[in-house]
Amino acid sequence: MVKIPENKRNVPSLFVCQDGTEVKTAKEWVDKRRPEILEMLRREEYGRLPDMSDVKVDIHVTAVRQGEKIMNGRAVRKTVEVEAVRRDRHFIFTFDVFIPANAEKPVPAFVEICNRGSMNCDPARELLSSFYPAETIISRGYACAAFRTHEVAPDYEEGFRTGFHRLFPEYADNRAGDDWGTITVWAWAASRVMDYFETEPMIDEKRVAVVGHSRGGKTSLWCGAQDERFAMAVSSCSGNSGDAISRGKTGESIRQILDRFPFWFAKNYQKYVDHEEEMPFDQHMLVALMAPRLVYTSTKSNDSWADPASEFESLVQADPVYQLLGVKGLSQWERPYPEQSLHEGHIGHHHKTGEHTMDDYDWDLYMDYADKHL
Ligand code: GTR
Repeated sequence: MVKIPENKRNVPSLFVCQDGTEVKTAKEWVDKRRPEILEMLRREEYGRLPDMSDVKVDIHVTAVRQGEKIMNGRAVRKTVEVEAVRRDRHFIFTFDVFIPANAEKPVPAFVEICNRGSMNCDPARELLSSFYPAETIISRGYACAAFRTHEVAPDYEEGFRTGFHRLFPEYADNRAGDDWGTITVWAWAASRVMDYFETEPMIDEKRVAVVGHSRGGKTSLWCGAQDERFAMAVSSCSGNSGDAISRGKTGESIRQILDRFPFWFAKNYQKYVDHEEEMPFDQHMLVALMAPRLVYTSTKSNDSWADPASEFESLVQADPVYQLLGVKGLSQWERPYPEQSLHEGHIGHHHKTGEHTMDDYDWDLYMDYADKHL
């Protein structure tokens, strides 16, 4: 028997299909309701990629380094270039992968969507930042890779002309309602890292987590929702249009996010400015699309813009899908107090006293959770 939590925010049901029928079995969820929700989020919120059939994507290793200079010999670093070509246009982004040098068999891995530039995910490891503690990740037996979102698609309004968008000049300043926003492109890039992992003998591609903070966290959830090769998605403080329920949310609203970052989303999303109650979806659906795979969110007590209560509510409301699929989801429906973590089920969470960021504390818990479940 699936237990349904109290629906205080009046979010749309996960189990009632668009034709009014009710999902009663795991098969109905997988075959019917899940694809319908995915399509709805694509059309109404994040936008869909253009037809990629004439885009040739080539992924190749451009350098392999090992030795004292690379994490004191503890890791192998591979630099990977993703080149996408369409007609006479091309675009490239790169990322670096670190793999424990002493690994004897394929290891699990983290992909970080780095929205804070090379200062915070320096491939040379001269600038160290707890936003991407690659040395610790390696010491715990995981591989890791980070790509810089700004190399993939710019994080400012520029009419969809540079980065990935360059490939599709016919869309510049000419996006239809359901065409892609930048978050969809960043998610596409994370999937290209996964493409590479599938070819890398020392990475176990069945045990890969995609991780992001804030706008990166919105992206990691959307990536995990679409690309079922990811066994786990981690969102730090992703708030509005990420892990937080929009109905009844405090802090950032859809109006405020679209005022500043309209290009992150499909134009259709504008319909819901000040009309959250009319949305046929809410963010618990984004979380539920991960089921039965692992999803982990973390929040900070002082991050009122993201709204920790609304962030936790999406996990509670997503829990019934995990139950339906026969796995333990969230270990409790009461909000945890700061410094408490919920690591029992396939929906993991921790809450921490502090500000809007992702740091060593969070990473240690992501890895504790991955040690247990991934
Ligand atoms: C804020 C934005 C949030 C969040 C944040 C971030 O300005 O309003 O939704 O994405 O940026 O990425 O740090």
